[in-house]
Amino acid sequence: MNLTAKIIKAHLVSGEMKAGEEIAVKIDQTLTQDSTGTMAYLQFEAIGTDKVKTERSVAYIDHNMLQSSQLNADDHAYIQSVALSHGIYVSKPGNGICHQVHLERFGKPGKTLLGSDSHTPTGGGIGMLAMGAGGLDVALAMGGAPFYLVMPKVVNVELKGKLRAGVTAKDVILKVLEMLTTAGGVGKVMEYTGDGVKYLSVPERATITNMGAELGATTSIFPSDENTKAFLEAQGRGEDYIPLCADDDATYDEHIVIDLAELTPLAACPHSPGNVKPVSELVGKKVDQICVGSCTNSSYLDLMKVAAILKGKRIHPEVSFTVSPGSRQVLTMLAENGALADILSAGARLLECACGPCIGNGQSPKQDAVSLRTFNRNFFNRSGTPSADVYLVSPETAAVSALAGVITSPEGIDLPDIPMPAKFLINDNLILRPEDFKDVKIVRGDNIKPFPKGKKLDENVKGEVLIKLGDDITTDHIMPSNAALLAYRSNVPYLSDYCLSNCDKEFPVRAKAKNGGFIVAGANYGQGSSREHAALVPLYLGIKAVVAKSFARIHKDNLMNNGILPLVFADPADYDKLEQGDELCIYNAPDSVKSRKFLLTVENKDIRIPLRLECGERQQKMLLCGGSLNSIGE
Ligand code: MIC
Ligand code: SF4
Repeated sequence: MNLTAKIIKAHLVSGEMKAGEEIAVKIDQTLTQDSTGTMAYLQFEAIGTDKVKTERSVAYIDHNMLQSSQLNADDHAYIQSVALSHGIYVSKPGNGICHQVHLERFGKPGKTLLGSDSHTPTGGGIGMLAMGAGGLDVALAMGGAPFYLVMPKVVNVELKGKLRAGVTAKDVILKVLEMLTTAGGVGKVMEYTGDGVKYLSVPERATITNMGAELGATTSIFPSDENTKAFLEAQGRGEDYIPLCADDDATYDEHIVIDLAELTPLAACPHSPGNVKPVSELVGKKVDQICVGSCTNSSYLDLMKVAAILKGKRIHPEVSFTVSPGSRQVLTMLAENGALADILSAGARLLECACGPCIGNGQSPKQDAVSLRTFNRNFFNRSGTPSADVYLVSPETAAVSALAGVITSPEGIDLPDIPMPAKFLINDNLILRPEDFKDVKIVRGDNIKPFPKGKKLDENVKGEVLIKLGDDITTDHIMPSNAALLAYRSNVPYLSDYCLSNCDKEFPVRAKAKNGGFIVAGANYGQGSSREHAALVPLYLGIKAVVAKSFARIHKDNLMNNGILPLVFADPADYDKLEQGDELCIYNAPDSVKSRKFLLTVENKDIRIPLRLECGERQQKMLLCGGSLNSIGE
């Protein structure tokens, strides 16, 4: 058996472990973060569970940190109080980015983790089966329900040899993205094996599993070995270690081999993490901004390398250079060993231990800027500056480029040996344990608005094509997130005025005027973030179905959980037959849901287009009654 199958088998609640079949797995741990968390906890309250049923659930506050009015603070107070009163740990603002902190303080090899954030697979770096999901699925898991997913195919990514100087874990995952593209992982788990694995530390492995999200993969996982043991012991959690790996004769659905020694520094060019080019082809391009941080590359080792490159030097005067450490643990250790002084003396701007610029929460670059970021997503306008070109690179590439002011390759760089610390600095002062709090009153500020609920599926589903979109539409297109909008993550009516505004500013007005309708899209619709708002807001606008060539996993689940039909063209060429303004009708929609076969009538053209619904029985029931919450107890 491969490692993925072993963990699934140990957690299997129902279904057959055959790729493509729906299975349900028991969830041991959950995490939420604040930008998806407010909704998740409102949904959790609606389910009506007293105390979480998981082994460990943690509510992180790391995304919406700019408190420029009471709004974010209202959300923080709600999350803290609702979590503590339901037996959930809280990681307070300033403690760090959920994925980094979870790896440091809570993650355990062999356990399942479900998080309301698409980068939850970071936990795969420590041998967890860690998956991202919409808030509602995480709320259900906190209530003790299993998580339903399609049994993935398992891809063996065999790593051979050792990385050369200046080539990093980031370049490994960029290589995988170059090979497979941003939809190449849909329905798959990427399982890393091979003799190259032993040269990668847990934080390096976590960089790779983190950005596996950009492949659309269900998750990514590394074995739990001596490096995992050393990491856990250094975190004072040696007792959480168990060794785990695939059997020697394990089988896989697919197999790819990467020779680490052959890799060179890579960059993902605008505007997709899949648009990968060698750094050598970009060398000399003038850079305006460089940001080091995010859950992909903000570990102690990452920042120590940056510090070593910057030590005693000056950041190019025309570059704005920011650093956001992944956690308070990382920041405190850098402060204590002097590396922080090296970074600051070189001219860096120090930001909070939080997502910050990665989610467009500050540091939007100037008009037409070139911005180099160690992050994982460079979708159009995610930085908050539509004309900016964002490149995703390793911390080493970022640091050498910061000194030169132009894109520079770190290949062959001579860095001092930076070992993993034998002991990390452990201080959990910003983690609140529910057992220490009694009779917590849930605080609901004015910004906390109820969330929309789907309704029973109509006999005939009618409406116009409100918009026709191309391939690879991200949830950042569907529900943009930036400093101005993040504060409204618990206010769906407010957000609805910005739905799909990155594609067509008139869309929300049109959707409201027409009382909802249909969205038509190309392939890989809904890639990227797990934000359920990309389903809740369309639901609020009356969207009844999305007709696309294909869907990304988490978004498709979010649509179904909220009673919106995700329909795929039986023949993708039929996409060309639909236009904005076409009048559509699905007659006898409940029967179509039951048979999973649809005939879409285009009334104004008098044509019929066959569509398919690709889902399991449980989701059929859910769609009939208008979503997951309505189907509880059915
Ligand atoms: C992201 O990286 O896009 C986010 C912000 O972390 C999202 C969650 C969100 O939209 O709030 C994610 O990855 O799921
Ligand atoms: Fe935060 Fe960026 Fe990571 Fe999302 S990808 S969790 S916004 S740091």
